[in-house]
Amino acid sequence: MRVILNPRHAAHSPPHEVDNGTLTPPCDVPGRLAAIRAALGRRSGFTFEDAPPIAEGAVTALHDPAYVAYLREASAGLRPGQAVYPSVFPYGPAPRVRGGKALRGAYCFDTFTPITAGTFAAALGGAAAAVRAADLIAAGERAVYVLTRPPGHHAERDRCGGYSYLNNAALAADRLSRLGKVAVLDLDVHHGNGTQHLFYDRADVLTASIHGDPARLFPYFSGFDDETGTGPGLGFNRNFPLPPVTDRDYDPVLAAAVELVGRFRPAFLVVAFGADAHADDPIGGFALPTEYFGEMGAAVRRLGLPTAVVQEGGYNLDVLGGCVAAFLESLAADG
Ligand code: Q9C
Ligand code: ZN
Repeated sequence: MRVILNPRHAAHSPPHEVDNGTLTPPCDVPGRLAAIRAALGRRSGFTFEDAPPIAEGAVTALHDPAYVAYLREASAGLRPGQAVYPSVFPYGPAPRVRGGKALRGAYCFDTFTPITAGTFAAALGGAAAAVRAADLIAAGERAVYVLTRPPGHHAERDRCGGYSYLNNAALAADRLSRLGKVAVLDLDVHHGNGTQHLFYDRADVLTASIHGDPARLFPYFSGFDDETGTGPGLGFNRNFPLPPVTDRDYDPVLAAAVELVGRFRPAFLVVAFGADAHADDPIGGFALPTEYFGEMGAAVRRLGLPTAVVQEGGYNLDVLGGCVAAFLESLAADG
């Protein structure tokens, strides 16, 4: 399987996150990518290539150009080691955005997702990897893996959050949607709010996400099962919120989500893949064993669809690579 790397990922290495008023160590660290790269390198069947660069115009079809410009300019204004966080978020009946502090809150929905000097370069490199994967799938590859960070599935049209700045999986899906219907299956333990948001009114892209119940897990405000789309997109978004479960209770839900994808009859599939539903993940709370990620890969393989897999979360460096390898090896298996 071809693995498309984000060559700029390490430019984004936030010094910390802010949680409940406290500086905490960052979860999305460069070592995540290195751990996955090493695990795949120990196995046969994976080839690695850097994504060729893309122009900013490749992401402004989906993301708000003013938001993308904000990310670029905010990054450009920082020295190494600096990070900017929002302190005030939009409020009132007609919030207006005039100055820097308003921009920070208008374009970001949490305090976990700082902008640093290298953030824009890293995010654009991830988008480039997703675009490259989509083009390879469109050209006839059966399965391609996008190995990138920062993640993307929480990024909405004009807002970063949840460690995500540009929505890599959505960019791949949107690109493929020019050629046929696309399904996005989100297996990260957190709801893919950004992807849902970007396609909420579209019938040509089905979005399905299995995740921790937002009543108790990030991103808290979305991912409930009554969010099903709007306008022409009504019925083309499906959420499967779960309490913290083991593989036994996850499995029937995975089967239901996969069946939903199959019934949609897409030409292409994009998997937003996270390993943070693993039992040992520090923030997910779920209880899946490493081997079960192989079952997930097998379930996706049985759909028989050309598939781009895009890396999202997964924060235990000791198990992350094994989960990714198990998923991809099953996805690529014969038969
Ligand atoms: N300090 C993804 O998995 N919660 N994003 C942080 C711990 C934010 C997860 C709380 C979780 C964001 C792509
Ligand atoms: Zn996650």
